[in-house]
Amino acid sequence: MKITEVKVFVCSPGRNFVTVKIFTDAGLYGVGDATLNGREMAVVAYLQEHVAPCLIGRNAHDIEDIWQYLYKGVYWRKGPVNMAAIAAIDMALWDIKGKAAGLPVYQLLGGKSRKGVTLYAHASGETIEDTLDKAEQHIKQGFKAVRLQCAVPGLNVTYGVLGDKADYFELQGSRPLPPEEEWCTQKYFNMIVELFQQARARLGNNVHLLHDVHSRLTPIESARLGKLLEPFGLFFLEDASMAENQDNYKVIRQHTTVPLAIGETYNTIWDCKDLIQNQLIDYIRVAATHAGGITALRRIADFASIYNVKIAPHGAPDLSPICFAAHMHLNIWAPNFGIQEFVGFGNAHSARIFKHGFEVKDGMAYLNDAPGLGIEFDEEAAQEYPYKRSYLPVSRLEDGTVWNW
Ligand code: CS2
Ligand code: KDG
Ligand code: MG
Repeated sequence: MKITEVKVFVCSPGRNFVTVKIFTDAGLYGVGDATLNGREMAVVAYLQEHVAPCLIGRNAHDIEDIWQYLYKGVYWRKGPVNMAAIAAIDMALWDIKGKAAGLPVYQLLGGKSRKGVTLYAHASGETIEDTLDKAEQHIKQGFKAVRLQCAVPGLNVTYGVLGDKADYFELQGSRPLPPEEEWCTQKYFNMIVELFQQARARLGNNVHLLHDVHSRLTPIESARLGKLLEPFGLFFLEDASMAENQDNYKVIRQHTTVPLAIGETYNTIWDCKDLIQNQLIDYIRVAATHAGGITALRRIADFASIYNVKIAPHGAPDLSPICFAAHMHLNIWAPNFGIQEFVGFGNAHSARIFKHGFEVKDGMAYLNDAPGLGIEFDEEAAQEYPYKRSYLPVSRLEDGTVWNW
């Protein structure tokens, strides 16, 4: 089954998505997600100029060989642009293989390890009360796990809180230049413990609570936060500190038993190797789109399983529904699946472009038995939503120092 064409699309049904479609001489095609939030066009150019020409005429069944060819053959290896491109090609090839076999991708991975995929929803509010009102709404809908993010009093904007924007799409779709946001660790500490104290008092002890620090703390500050939050039994604390230096997590781990999660910005198994094999984390959050696709995530999941680390794939709104589909197949298969982040399937515009048959009920997501990834990309609808340059924000301390967003 020969690859005959590789098409790359970028559309913006509110925010930008990069999609790859691979066609074969057997009449089958597959789709993949290559969205790199804020740097989308770098991946488009990379795919069109440097990847697509090398794939024409290759056997679409040779997923592993094509992955190795694109990874090792580039010489420079790794990197978010390269790995997002490889990821999209890899997903599209798994989609094709599934369609050729008449089987959903999870069957090719080894079959189901569970009935459905447990999700965590986002509750993000301007005040603690507002955050907990939103959490209660999710719990009423059946969600068993909720991520709590609350605006920090005294800061102009807080990560994850929507402000005057109606939804995540509006939040990102309107940033022709990067906005700047303030950060102050002291003000954050004044709010965060109170948030979880009130959350347990109001929501009880049965719901799983999560929180994303978005890498704003130093390792010793993270250690302090972990200790302060221990009484509230978090499911996990995400991105407490940056870990380009993976030893940072040794500092945190020495001090606290709060379960730790990290990985959404990682591109390869090498970025998380030390964290996993030294058992410094509990959940690895790499996304199929940013870390080399299904082939790479399967390898990371197996490696992590030896060290009691579970997968908890990134599920932000800047990953397209095709990435969510890839995660669904991995999650339903992986014996060491933990939890899946979930923010819905996008807005009414994106629903015209990405068509899937997943069901979400009582805080769980279920796959149907469509062959391949089980998701369709409507090229014509996509053309109605042209690319719009849009950036992620940049963060600064109150004295003007650039900090981690
Ligand atoms: C981000 C956010 O572009 C963006 O601002 O993708 O939408 C982010 O995903 C949210 O803050 C939720 O985590
Ligand atoms: O593009 C950046 C987002 O994906 C990120 O801010 C979302 O941290 C995030 C999360 O956990 O969803
Ligand atoms: Mg995060």
